[in-house]
Amino acid sequence: KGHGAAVLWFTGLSGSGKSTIANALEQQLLQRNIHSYLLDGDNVRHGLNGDLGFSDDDRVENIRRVGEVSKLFVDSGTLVLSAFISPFQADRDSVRELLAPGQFIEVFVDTPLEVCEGRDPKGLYKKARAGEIRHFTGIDSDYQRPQQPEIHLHTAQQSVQQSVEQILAYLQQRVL
Ligand code: GGZ
Repeated sequence: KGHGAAVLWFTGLSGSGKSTIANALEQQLLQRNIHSYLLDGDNVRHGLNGDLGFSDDDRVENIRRVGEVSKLFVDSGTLVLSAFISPFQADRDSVRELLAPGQFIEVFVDTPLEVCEGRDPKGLYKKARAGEIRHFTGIDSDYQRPQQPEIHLHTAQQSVQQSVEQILAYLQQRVL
């Protein structure tokens, strides 16, 4: 067991539920007096990574920077929740390499494209299908599924709370 400092790295398609699950988890952790910090597009893509778009190169750089920031937070003793599509296995593996064994916990938010597209909370899939947004993950940009995620969530078959409990069980056994 570690001392609570680790990265829970959420990966999955747009609309898969990464941020929703990470936010719900953050609340549950707080109730247990466990301090965590959530990194996601909302607080990173506007500031630190405001210069980056969605080309393959920019996504690689996005994940590289988020990985480095995650490592800094882990060094400070924080449990980090990072929620980015992070579509490329090599980039996720590079972040894993930055950290000590056991400190990188890959959480695959495995939601079928059809389900994400059905949810389409921001209407982005509709725009991508219409050709108004290019390089959209799952439509005309690649998503490489994790081959050996530490935690595998099937959000089409389980509730947000069930996903949160699955993660908490893992953390209680291996991290906290
Ligand atoms: C994918 C895009 C795109 C394109 C804008 N492709 O569902 P959202 O809206 O709120 O989350 C998505 C977010 C993805 O940013 P990430 O930093 O997680 O991506 S990556 O890890 O690949 O660098 C989506 C929105 O940005 N968005 N254009 N073309 N998602």
